[in-house]
Amino acid sequence: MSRRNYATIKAGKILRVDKGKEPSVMNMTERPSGVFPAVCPLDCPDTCGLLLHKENGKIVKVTGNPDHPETKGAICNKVRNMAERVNHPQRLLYPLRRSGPKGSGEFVRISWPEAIAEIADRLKRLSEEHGSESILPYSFYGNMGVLNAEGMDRRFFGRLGASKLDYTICNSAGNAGWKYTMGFGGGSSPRDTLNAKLFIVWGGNIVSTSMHQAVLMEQARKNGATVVVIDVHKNLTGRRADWFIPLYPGTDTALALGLMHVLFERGMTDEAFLREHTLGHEELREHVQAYTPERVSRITGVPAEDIVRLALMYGETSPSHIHIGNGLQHHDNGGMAVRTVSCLPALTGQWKRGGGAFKSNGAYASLNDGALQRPELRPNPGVRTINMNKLADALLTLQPKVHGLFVFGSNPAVVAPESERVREGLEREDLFTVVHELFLTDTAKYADIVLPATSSFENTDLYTSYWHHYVQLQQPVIEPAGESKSNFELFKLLAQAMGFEEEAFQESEETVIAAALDNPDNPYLNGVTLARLKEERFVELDLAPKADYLNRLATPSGKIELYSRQLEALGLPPLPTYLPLEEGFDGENRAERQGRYPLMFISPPNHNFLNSTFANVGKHQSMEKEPLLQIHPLDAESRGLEDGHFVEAYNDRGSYRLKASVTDLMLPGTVVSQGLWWSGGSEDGPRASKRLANALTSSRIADLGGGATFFSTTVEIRPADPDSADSAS
Ligand SMILES: Nc1nc2c(c(=O)[nH]1)N[C@H]1C(S)=C(S)[C@@H](COP(=O)(O)OP(=O)(O)OC[C@H]3O[C@@H](n4cnc5c(=O)[nH]c(N)nc54)[C@H](O)[C@@H]3O)O[C@H]1N2
Ligand SMILES: Nc1nc2c(c(=O)[nH]1)N[C@H]1C(S)=C(S)[C@@H](COP(=O)(O)OP(=O)(O)OC[C@H]3O[C@@H](n4cnc5c(=O)[nH]c(N)nc54)[C@H](O)[C@@H]3O)O[C@H]1N2
Ligand code: SF4
Ligand SMILES: [Mo]
Repeated sequence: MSRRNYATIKAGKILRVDKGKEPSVMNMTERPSGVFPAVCPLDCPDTCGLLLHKENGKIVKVTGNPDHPETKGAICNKVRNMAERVNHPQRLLYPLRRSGPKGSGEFVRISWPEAIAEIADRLKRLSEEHGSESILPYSFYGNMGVLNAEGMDRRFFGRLGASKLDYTICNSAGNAGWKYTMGFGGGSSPRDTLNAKLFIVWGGNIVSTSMHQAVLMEQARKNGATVVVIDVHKNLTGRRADWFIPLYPGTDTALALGLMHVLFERGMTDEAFLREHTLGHEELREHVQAYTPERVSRITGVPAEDIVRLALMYGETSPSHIHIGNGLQHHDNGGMAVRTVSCLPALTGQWKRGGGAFKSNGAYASLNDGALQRPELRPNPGVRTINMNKLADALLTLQPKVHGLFVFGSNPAVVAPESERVREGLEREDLFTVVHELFLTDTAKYADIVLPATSSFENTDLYTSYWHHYVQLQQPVIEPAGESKSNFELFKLLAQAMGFEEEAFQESEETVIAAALDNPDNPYLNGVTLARLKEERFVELDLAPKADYLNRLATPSGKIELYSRQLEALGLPPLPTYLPLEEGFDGENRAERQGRYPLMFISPPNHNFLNSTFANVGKHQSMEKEPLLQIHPLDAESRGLEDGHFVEAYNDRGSYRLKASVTDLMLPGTVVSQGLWWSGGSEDGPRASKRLANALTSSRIADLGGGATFFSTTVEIRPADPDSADSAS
């Protein structure tokens, strides 16, 4: 293992170098200055190794750790500027109690003992009066650390008997689609993708969202690969493609079926592979006859000759790699879209030719969830589960009512669909809301009690990646800001106040990490231990079992299921089948479906925010400038709009004011606005205005996995008064 030197620096000057020796755990917080190893905590596949440059107890700079075997010292711009966020003057430092109306942001400082006593008292009373299921924890992966994102909180809310949350906002439709097909939730390893001669990015923007995969894509291109990007929008990745293929939103299933049609028809399939490793190839061969290039072209907007050309390219090129992004699955038919695309490598036998596909590699590192979350603590295992995409309904219409909401690691007033109704729910006077946060986010403004959270650099935690195969340990580098506490610590404190006496609430971070790593069901975790993490910092999973990948597919048949009896049993099409969006249109049904809202509204991540994180930090705001609506020249012209005009995108759910950017990066009929802006939280950025993409999006549930349908949204656009953008509330 390579060891670098960790230097003690002051005012940019190196004072001392500890040769080949990392500072010990205790040392890192105690030593006021130096360069210390860390892990990027953000919800990003790359899980970079970082170096924190510390002076006088403060982080002054964040760089990449060159020793990380996969991320190799390169990090994104967002995190290079992370020090500004960690040291931000608006970091929450003390517990707060609401003193004004919900949403007003008026609070008074209280002490931790007061806050904990009040929360424990309210939770007890709610449990007595309405039952413990009236309490809903709402969280996501603002910090990917296992202990803080899905450890002590799960123990606490389980023991309390609260309603369960279904964590569906991100990739659950696509992951389900992949799993019905492949069984196991992992695909090609990063380094496998280097050998690809055809590299397809399908519904992903890896230049912005997984930069190290984009680096590997460039290396593959240098080795002779052709890069194809299939997207509804020529994003930064599409702009780097050798061939960019734009299509109508929600039509990917049809495109993939069209490719299959050509592959079967031209005899370009690997019949031996299909016989040995798949279920249902004869049914599929028959089924895809209906998806002729001409018909698929009408649906997708992709010219028939391009469909044939792409199919021939895919049929002739080995190895090939398909990177399946999150974009195509944030749709009504998103599970099926990912399922269909994930069938393609099997048709040409890629899994035996060094190629394949990637959706998520999370399963290679799956931990011992039982030991981590201790589900046996729950007195009511049959309690209801609430889909997090349905937060608006959960707060407004669900019976029995939700009376207590506990939010941490997420900013639902901004990120959840139907944000106008989410906010209406958060305004309910009879709802007791606690928000544990680093900032007074839009969500925190609705809380009765706000609790300050540490940043991940102040904690001990375990990090796995859903892309590469290295496990990492974070140990505290700086002291907690103000009186902030980690999620882990918070839920231990609350457990004590509630009188939960189980040892599960006494355990240290290290005990829980060791237990989580000990997963007899996951051979890839063999030999990954806490002791090695402390010693080596980046511990690679045991990849020996991967040689046997095709025999480890956990589908009912043990094969790649082109035909799925599981889906059939659910009343869904057992073969990959194109179903049009519930809200939206394709090229074929356009005329009858384009009603009052004739534009498809797509709101994917931008380059410099991480979901809504960083949207309140001046540097990140200025890099993104302001919310833009990309609109095709034909759509702009027919509405009398010009580049730079203020516009309002609207539908029955709400409206979003932003500036028009007239561009032909999409097909006509699609408009795009990148980035989850929010109303403020910062005085150092552009003037605060109501900037909520999710005011427009629907909380319908996707076909599989309970997934979100953010991008199956239709709108109309009208000119807006430039001044009213700032006064909107
Ligand atoms: N800079 C940055 N990086 C991030 C994030 C961030 O916010 N900012 N978020 C992180 C998280 S939580 C996630 S889940 C990942 C997501 O990252 P990706 O997997 O890259 O997915 P998205 O960026 O959501 O969407 C990718 C593309 O899908 C396109 N798209 C939308 N609808 C369709 C469709 O119907 N078909 C096709 N083919 N394309 C479509 C969008 O135009 C967009 O260009 O990124 C992570 N990394
Ligand atoms: N329109 C539209 N909406 C989307 C998406 C989209 O593409 N378009 N993407 C969706 C996707 S893929 C995702 S994953 C979700 C993401 O939604 P969220 O998971 O809510 O992500 P963030 O907006 O980054 O909010 C995370 C919050 O956690 C806080 N936080 C960070 N670390 C900690 C900690 O250790 N403790 C506590 N208590 N808090 C912490 C941060 O300060 C931040 O406010 O958004 C979804 N929403
Ligand atoms: S956000 Fe992603 S690319 Fe940026 S430092 Fe973190 S893990 Fe690396
Ligand atoms: Mo996500």
